[in-house]
Amino acid sequence: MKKIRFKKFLSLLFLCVIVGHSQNQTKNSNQTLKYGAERIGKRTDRHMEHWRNYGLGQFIHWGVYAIPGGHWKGKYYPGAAEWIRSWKEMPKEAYDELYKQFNPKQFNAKAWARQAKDMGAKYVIITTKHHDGFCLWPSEFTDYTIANTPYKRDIIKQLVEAYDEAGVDVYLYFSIIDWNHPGYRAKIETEEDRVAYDGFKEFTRKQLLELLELYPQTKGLWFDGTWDSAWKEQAAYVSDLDKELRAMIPGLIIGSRFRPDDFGNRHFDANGNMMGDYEQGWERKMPNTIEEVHGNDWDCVMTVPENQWGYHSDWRGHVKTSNELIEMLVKAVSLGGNFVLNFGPDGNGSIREEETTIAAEIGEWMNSNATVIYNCGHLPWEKQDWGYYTVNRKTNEKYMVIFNHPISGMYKIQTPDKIKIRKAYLLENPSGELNIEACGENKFIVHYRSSQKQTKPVVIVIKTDDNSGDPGIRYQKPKI
Ligand code: FHN
Repeated sequence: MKKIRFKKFLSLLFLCVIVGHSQNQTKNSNQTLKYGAERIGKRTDRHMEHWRNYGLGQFIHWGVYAIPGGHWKGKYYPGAAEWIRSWKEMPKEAYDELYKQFNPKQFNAKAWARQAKDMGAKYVIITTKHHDGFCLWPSEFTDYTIANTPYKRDIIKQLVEAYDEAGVDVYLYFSIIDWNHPGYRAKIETEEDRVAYDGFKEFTRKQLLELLELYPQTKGLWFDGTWDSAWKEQAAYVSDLDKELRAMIPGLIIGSRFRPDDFGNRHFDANGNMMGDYEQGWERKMPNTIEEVHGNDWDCVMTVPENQWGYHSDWRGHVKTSNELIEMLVKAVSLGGNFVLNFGPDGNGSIREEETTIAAEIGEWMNSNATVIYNCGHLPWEKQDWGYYTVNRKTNEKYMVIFNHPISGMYKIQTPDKIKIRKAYLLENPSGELNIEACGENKFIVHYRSSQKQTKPVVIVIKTDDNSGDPGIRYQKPKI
């Protein structure tokens, strides 16, 4: 009995040492990694600078899942429409035949691009292939592509050309998960799996090179579906592929969802440093403080309904309003990120009415207020209840974007040391100066009362006595 207890104690001790060791490996330490972060801190080249200043982007999820639109044989699918193939009610064989009906007669790439531009989007992320493996371009390496649908024509080519012509930069979404490829595995358990997965890796590589070769206007790749253990074990292969892709298009931008590190960590390596050019972890959620983004570039991808990316004909639950989405956009910019709003066109190639209305409403606001979005970022001043500050990275001009109007008509500002507010006015009325009251050390009140009922966020421009273009305001790294 005693012997057994001692043995148990020894194995527990052993377990503690092992667990302790592996936890150290995944926490902030300074170990040498072969496949860790490529740099500490932000990329500072002009391509990334350009990305950083977009502010607003559009996401498009389109594929054969738009045909059932979240229903099969009259039954409502409660999940995200683009995942319907994984639903027990949907026979996989039936799903895999859907492409034979894909013939989006209403599809008009130029109209989509115009709508995105009018909304104020500076870039678009387009699904070239989602988890189902269906390719919207005529890939040479599989038959499961647009070329074999009744529609036949290359959709990615049309979109890339239309958006590029409209001056909206193109980024390609690519899912690593591919339910259609025979070599795809979520987990590698046997030698047979390993051989199959090696084939899948080569297929993935060829498709990615093919995409960049066919569409050299591409500014970046937006990866998804990299959470499987099979992929997380491929650090050396992904690192080589990452280099190969970047060599094809100078300045190519790739987020943190692509490379795993030596231990299979995603986004952040074992030393806690971000892998890739920006953090891609903000999906349908946003940071609340600058500390949460750790001084990194980041994007937030957002759906209009709660969780639908591809077309679902029956949106249930909360559907966001344009004011809510504008607030998210401003909040993202105020915390130094980009905001990307998703659209899920239907099986005919039409963008649904709700999304069209939202795009128009956001566009209307952007039309007169984009000054607070483009080229803007985080102003390290204490957050106030009336809304968010943004600051132009080039001119250092500062903005108060008001979402909540205090009944007192008094908008409080707390500036950092020695910064005084000299002037304040509405963006829409630069000649009408607002009254500023200094009340104590670095505390100011801007007095403002609107004569009309406010239905859209209002912008107040503030001029300070540090408007010399102080580079200290640019790229502030939080002290964490
Ligand atoms: O599973 C997908 C989902 O369908 C959608 O494409 C989103 C977009 O960010 N990404 C995945 C989950 O992270």
